[in-house]
Amino acid sequence: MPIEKLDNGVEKVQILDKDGNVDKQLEPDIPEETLIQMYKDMVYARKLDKKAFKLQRRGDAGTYAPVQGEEACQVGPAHALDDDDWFVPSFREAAFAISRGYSPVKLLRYFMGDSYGSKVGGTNSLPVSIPIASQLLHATGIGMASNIKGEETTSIVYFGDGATSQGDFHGALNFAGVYNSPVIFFNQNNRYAISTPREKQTASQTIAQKADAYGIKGLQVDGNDILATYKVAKEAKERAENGEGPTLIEGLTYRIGSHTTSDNPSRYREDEEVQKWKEKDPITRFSKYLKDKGILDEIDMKKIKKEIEEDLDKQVEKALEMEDPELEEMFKHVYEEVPQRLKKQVKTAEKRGGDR
Ligand SMILES: Cc1ncc(C[n+]2csc(CCOP(=O)(O)OP(=O)(O)O)c2C)c(N)n1
Repeated sequence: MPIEKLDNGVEKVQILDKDGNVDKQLEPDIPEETLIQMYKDMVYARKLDKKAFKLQRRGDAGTYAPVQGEEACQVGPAHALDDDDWFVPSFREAAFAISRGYSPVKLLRYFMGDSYGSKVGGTNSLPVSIPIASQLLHATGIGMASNIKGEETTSIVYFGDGATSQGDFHGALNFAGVYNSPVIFFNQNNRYAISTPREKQTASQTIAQKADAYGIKGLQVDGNDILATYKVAKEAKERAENGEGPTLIEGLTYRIGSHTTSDNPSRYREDEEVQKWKEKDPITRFSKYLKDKGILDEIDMKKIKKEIEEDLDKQVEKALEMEDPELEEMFKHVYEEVPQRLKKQVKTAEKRGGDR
């Protein structure tokens, strides 16, 4: 495909196809150790997903939103950006967080209902955001602030296809366009917003073309191709830092698992569709790329997987051993100054015996 131009003018970028064939002309120049780390991060996220699911099923964790199938949308851009760039997640970005160096304990504690998981102070990251699309406004604002301060940092914000139906999506893109905010709006178009399919979300042919309405650049990328997500994020960052403003990237991907641990996708989609997407798996094709380049072989990959499993087991143990937080902790990392009404609610709950 390399760069395909759709009849509406939108560009669609693919570098590594589902069989692991690479377009040499578009192949980004990524150092070998970064490529290995990208592979490790993808594998880590996939295994964390499985663990989190099991923890929820046995009652040790709450609702979890799986990443399976969407790892390339996150790990590619995470490695294309710098540590001082801002990471503004929704709730399905465990793979980006792993690449950013978040401790898996922290990620797991979030899903165990501990606000320690939202403690991101000291890094240029925002905590998980559950209200759909609200975080887009924060990303635009962070970008505007960095312009005012004269800093050279880019914000990347993640959101799903469903989020594009919220007013906040349009407000954020409009402001970002007008104020030339250095933001990458990364839309993970995983085809569903819980049970609502993408075609019921918008009559637009693509999500990327919505950028036109705000006078900003928009493009599509094969979201299961880590070389392409890396490249388009890197170019969007360069544009942002050259004062050329925001970019809307539509990552074409698929949610292989359920929406969250409390969803049953077999009620609204066919297994045949899931199987078709499993053949486009982002880790399988990247593994082939690494093997073909002689960077990793089957034995290296087995070793990496084993090491990750061992590490993950330790992290899960640590997360399970942590004391449950005090009730007041719930709001501690959310507000600089906890509002009176919330303090009052905490007191009332404590009087009731702290039943959470
Ligand atoms: C403002 C708001 N409305 C409704 C919900 C309930 N809700 C949680 S996830 C979700 C669907 C989100 O779909 P999408 O934006 O496509 O992201 P995905 O879950 O597919 O990653 C909804 C409606 C919410 N969290 N926030």
